[in-house]
Amino acid sequence: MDFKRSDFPKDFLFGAATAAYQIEGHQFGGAGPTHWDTFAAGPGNVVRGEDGAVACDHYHRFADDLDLLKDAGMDAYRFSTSWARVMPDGRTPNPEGLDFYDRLVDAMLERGLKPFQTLYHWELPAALADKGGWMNRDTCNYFGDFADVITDRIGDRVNAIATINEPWCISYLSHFLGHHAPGLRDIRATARAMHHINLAHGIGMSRLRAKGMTNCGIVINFDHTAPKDNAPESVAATRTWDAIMNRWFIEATTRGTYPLEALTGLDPHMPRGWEDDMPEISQPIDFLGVNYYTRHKVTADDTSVWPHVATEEGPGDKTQMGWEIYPDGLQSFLTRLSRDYIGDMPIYVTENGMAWDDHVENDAVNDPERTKFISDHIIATKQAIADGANVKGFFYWSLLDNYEWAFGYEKRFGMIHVDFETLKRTPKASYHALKSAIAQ
Ligand code: IFM
Repeated sequence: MDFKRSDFPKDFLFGAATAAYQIEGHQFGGAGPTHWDTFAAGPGNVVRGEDGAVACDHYHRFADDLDLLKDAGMDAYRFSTSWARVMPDGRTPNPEGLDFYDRLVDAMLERGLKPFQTLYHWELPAALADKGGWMNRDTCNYFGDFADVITDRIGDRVNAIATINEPWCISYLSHFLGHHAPGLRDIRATARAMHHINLAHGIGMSRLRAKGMTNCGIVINFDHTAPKDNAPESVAATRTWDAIMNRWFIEATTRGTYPLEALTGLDPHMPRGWEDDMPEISQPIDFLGVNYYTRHKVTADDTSVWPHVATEEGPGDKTQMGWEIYPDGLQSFLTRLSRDYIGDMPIYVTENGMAWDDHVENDAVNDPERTKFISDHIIATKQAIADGANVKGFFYWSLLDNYEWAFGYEKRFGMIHVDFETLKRTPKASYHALKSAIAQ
């Protein structure tokens, strides 16, 4: 890697991230069915119909996984607490589930790893999906109850809590583009989900504050957008896409407003009285989590429905996902977010990583592409700090190869290879490279 720990401020944290449904194994420990189980069981939604029933079996193997994090010299671990494990029907606490997170957090602390918790990383209990999921305003209050229950159990030992992971994916990608559970293509559902997920964040923040919690925030994903050409239509389409992808959630949470370019299409479908929720949604947060992966080029698409936008990958090298590798986009977002929205508030790069078609040979995985990817994005982060962004940490996505949602187990993002037949873990060359960079 072309950086070392000493290039960063002393309190800068290096870590890796995961999410409950993607690694734990949801058939264990009394977890309830989630809308991802239902979605995966539908035809054509997920590659080979795979689900998170076993995943990496982290539920039983978390001690070994945390040893690997510690051995890499990491400072922190970003994990999520599954709502469906803690409350299998979305409403009733499951003692086994609470015990699991209790053990998990203690195991992090025993290894000197700072626990960075995310409350909701997409495993909506199926019982709540039955009631309309994120289209139903009640889900926001139920989420608040979940925040109460899990915080009562582990809140005394976590370093940071994010309410929601990637609200754009939970709402637009899942209710308008239909790629994720619940797989809808419905603008009314989308508008409601795009507002209710923000409201859930606001209610979650209120509940956390009522319990005296500090270091609370939200994790938002950002996608670098640029017009494909100089046509005024492409420039206008880029503004619309930027508003939907990049501005809707950060403006709601930091300013209490929605960008007009997105609201124009969504307003007729929004829940009435949404304006009254904006003060709760925009209450102060302590940090912003930034997930960044790629860039898209944008043109106008007059043949389609609103938002009349067509996106395509940029011209650079691609990952196994087909996503363009574009580290400058990370630097650009970190500085843009500081300049336009959050000033000096701490930012964490809560996710950044790449999938590659990795193979184990002689008990090793040679992944120079990933080593370069990580190095380039950490250097982009360093440049953003030099530009004045208050970036406090970088979490690689992901610690382990895992369940990549609609792509099943095919796409490998991990620093650690997982054989999904035997569940054997093999640290990849990028793991060793990151380990030696942060040891310096
Ligand atoms: O695997 C996902 C994660 O759950 C959320 N952020 C993007 C990752 C890669 O697609």
